[in-house]
Amino acid sequence: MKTQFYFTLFLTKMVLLGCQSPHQNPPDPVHPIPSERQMNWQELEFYAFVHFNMNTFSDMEWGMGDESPKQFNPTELDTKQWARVVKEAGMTGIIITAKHHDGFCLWPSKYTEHSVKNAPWKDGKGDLIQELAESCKEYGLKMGIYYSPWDRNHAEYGQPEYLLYMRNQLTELLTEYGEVFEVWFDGANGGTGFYGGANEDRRVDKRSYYDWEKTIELVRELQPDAVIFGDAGPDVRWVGNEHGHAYRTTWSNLMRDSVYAGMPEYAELYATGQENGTHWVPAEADVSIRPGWYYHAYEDHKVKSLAELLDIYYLSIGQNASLLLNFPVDKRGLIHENDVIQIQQLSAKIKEDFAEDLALLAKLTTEEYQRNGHPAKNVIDTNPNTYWKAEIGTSLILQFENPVSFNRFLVQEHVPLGQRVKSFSVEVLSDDEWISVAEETTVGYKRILRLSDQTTTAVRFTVTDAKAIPLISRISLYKAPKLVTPPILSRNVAGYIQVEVPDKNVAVYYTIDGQDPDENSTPFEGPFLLEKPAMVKAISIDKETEGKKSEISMAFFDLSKAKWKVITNDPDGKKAIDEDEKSYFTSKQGKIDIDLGENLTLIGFTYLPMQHRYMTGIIQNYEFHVSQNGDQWEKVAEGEFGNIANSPIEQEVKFSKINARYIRLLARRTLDGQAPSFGEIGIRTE
Ligand code: FUL
Repeated sequence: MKTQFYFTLFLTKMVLLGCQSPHQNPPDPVHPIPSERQMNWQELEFYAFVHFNMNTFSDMEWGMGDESPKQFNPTELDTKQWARVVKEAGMTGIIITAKHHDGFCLWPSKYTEHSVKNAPWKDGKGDLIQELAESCKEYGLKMGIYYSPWDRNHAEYGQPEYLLYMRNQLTELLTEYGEVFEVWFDGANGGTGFYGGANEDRRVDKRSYYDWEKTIELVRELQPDAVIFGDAGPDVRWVGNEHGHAYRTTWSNLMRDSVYAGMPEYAELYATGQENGTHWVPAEADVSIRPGWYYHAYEDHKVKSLAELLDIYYLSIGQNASLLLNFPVDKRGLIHENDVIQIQQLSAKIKEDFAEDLALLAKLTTEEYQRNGHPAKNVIDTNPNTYWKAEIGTSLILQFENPVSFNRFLVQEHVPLGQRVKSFSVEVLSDDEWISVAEETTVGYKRILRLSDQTTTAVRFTVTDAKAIPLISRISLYKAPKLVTPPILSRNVAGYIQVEVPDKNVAVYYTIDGQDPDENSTPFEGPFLLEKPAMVKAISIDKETEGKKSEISMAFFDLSKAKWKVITNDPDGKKAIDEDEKSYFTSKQGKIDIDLGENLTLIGFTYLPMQHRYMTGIIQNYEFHVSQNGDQWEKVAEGEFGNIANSPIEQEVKFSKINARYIRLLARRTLDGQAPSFGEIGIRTE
């Protein structure tokens, strides 16, 4: 869209606004508005999750509750290392999984034997929450507590007595370890478990069972400054996915009374918040730096790339949410080296992207005559408490003496008086014409737009619609240096490795021997066949920016599926083995049988659930069988894919070595009770 730029008209209307006191004439708030504790939390922006507990040692995502405390034995636990890594990355706090669904407690709770006091770690004298509290203090970080309401270990789970246990434990956690900034209540609850030996399925009424009001009251009493996280808040809400993505339109207002923790339709109906939401419950985007929340050695090469992490940063913090990034601390009790490298890269890139605020060089002009005590210059005074009281439809022009080049546009509302902006536009001046570069929706606490490079002498910002007079506290412009994105690796049905080159200006090199690739490695010139299972590593090298390199992408490929056949009459059967993540097969037989075409020594299998927005038939409980002849089958593994509902990532299951020609994955139970679906099935060979 182009608009004629009437420069002379503009000059006559142009007013440089004066410098009245920022606190003059505060406009009426537009409800809902944040509490002081919510505002303090909002400013923390970026903080860490640590998933470290029994699952770290049992190699699971969701333990059953029957694990022995003897398994919990980190060899080099160092919470100072966690705090150092987190602090150096520019994050502001750490939320620790004090008790996850399996019920094991990282502190020596008086109310259970299922805790560190019966673990070999420090001869049962350890208290991990205490250690973390001290490390956070030393590094100037806040500490938060994740506490799972669902407890698969506790005999009384599902009974009213359990609530007393839960509140007793919360009292320990919230009185014995100093200040806690956030109490994180997980929405996942109810299902099968050990439950003190009952080994049964226990469902609870998610709306009423927990009597949340009472628990919230307790938290308020013990830690008045802590925010409480839950699907229904009350203070901070879940963003509705585990990818760390908020939405282009993200309101901090929520119809809170319609939401309850763990409701199935939450993501679809409530995650974006609502313009007319009744309560202030801003979004927190949670995501793990690896596919799983807990440490699994087989994910050591699956740590998110810098490009992925940067995307997450812009899609969360850049879209009116805070970012809670998880580190699956490993069995030693350390943040793994690979994860450390990635977070260091991310923090360096964030610093680089936001190195210089070019808006500070601008002269600000607006067509608005009204001197209302909240002048436009407040958007560049770097004081978050001052703001420009704009009018809907009135533009603010940032004018530069010399052309500036930028590709990031940052804008913030003064949210203590409510979230107001419904839509806004950004234009740049080019040959005396205004060229639209963005038409967007909500702003909220912070909105960052990623744009293509713009070189201009003027930028025009307009709030095109709002709930009430818009209050803009900050506008910034930055020039983020180009990020060379790594190649994307995949394999086709015939077994050929393909490398998707992200950008025409790069050359790609690869290795298959585990070495890191560089410009001396094999140049990628077309799909190639892998004879044996191998780790493929590839790198992009930019031709424009004098050899600037991407990160290395890595993917492990087991034997090719070229000889495989799904045994079924359904023509869709092959979609479970077509190496295409987007296609899937739904089996009315409740299982999939595959002929591998030859006898192989197997040590495991993989199951990728269907990757659709609306998923159905996702397997929760499985059995895996093998056969030599397709007639007699032997069960080699069974279990549960923990957390697959919220995090439908590839699941890997290992078992003892066995020779087979046929494999069968059978669904004992799917999440929605429908026929099982199979995105992709894979094997692990020796
Ligand atoms: C989910 C849990 O079930 C996962 O295990 C993880 O803790 C994640 C942060 O929340 O609901």
